[in-house]
Amino acid sequence: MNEDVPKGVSDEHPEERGTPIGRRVFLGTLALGAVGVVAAPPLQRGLERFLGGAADNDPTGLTGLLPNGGGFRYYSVASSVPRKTAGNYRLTVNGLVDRPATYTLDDLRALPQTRMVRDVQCVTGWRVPDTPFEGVRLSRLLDAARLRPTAKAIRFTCFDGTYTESLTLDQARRADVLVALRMQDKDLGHSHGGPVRLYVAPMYFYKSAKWLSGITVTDEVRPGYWEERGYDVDAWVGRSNGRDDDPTS
Ligand SMILES: Nc1nc2c(c(=O)[nH]1)N[C@H]1C(S)=C(S)[C@@H](COP(=O)(O)O)O[C@H]1N2
Ligand SMILES: [Mo]
Repeated sequence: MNEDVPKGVSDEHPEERGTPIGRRVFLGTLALGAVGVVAAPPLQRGLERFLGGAADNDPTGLTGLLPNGGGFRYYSVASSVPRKTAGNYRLTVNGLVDRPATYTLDDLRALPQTRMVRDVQCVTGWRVPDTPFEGVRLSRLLDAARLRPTAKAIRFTCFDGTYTESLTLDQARRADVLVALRMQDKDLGHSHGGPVRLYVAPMYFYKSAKWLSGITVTDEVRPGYWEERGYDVDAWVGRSNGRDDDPTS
C-alpha cells in the first residue's frame, strides 16, 4: 500500500482537518489549506441554504461539508449523480466468473435479506452508532456468479461514474458485507447512495460505495478512488488508526 504523501487529496474530503488520527492529521492539513479554513464555513452555510441538504447538483465538490441527517455527512466525489429507481436500476456482476448476471432492484429484493446493526465510522472521525443496514450478502451474489480459480479480488463501480472501491475475495465473502437496499429500516434514499450501496460493516465507511452499479471479479486488488489518494485498502475500523475497538471482538 502506498504510504507516501497522497497524490490528489483535495478539498473534496475536507473534514479531515485536525482529526486526531495520526497520519490523517497531516493529510487533512494538506487537504484543507488556507482557502478551506477561511472560506468553508460561509460556503457551507450558503450551500445548505441553497441546496436544503439535497446537494446533488453541487458543482463545487464541497458537498462533504453538508449534513446528511442523523449524524451522517453527505459525501459525493461526483458533482451530480443521476437518480435511479426500481424501473432503471441495474447491478451487473462480471469479470472472472462463469455466470455473469444483471440484477434489477426487484431481483435483489427477492433474495434473502440480512439485517445488521453496527456503528458507522467515517475515517475523518464522525460516527453514527447502532445503524441498521439490510440487504443481500455479497457472498451470495459471488456464489451465484461461479467464480473462476483465478479470482482474487472485487472491484466495485458506481453509477455516479467516478467512485470505485475494492475488496479482497476473503473480505468480500465475509458475512458482514452486504449489497444494501435499506438503511435505518427505510429504503436507501438517493443521498445515502440509494437505491443500492455496498455496506462493509467492519471497515471505515469509505469502503461502503454508494450508488453501486458494478461488481467485477478481478485477479488482483485495484485500489479504489480514495485508496489511490492515500487511504488504506484494508480499512478495518480500529486497525487503520489504532483508536477504535477491535471489530472482531
Ligand atoms: N459513490 C460514492 N460512494 C461513497 C463516497 C463517494 O463520494 N461516492 N464517499 C464515501 C465516504 S468517504 C463516506 S464517509 C460515505 C458517506 O456516506 P453518506 O453520504 O451516506 O453519509 O460514503 C462513502 N461512499
Ligand atoms: Mo468518509
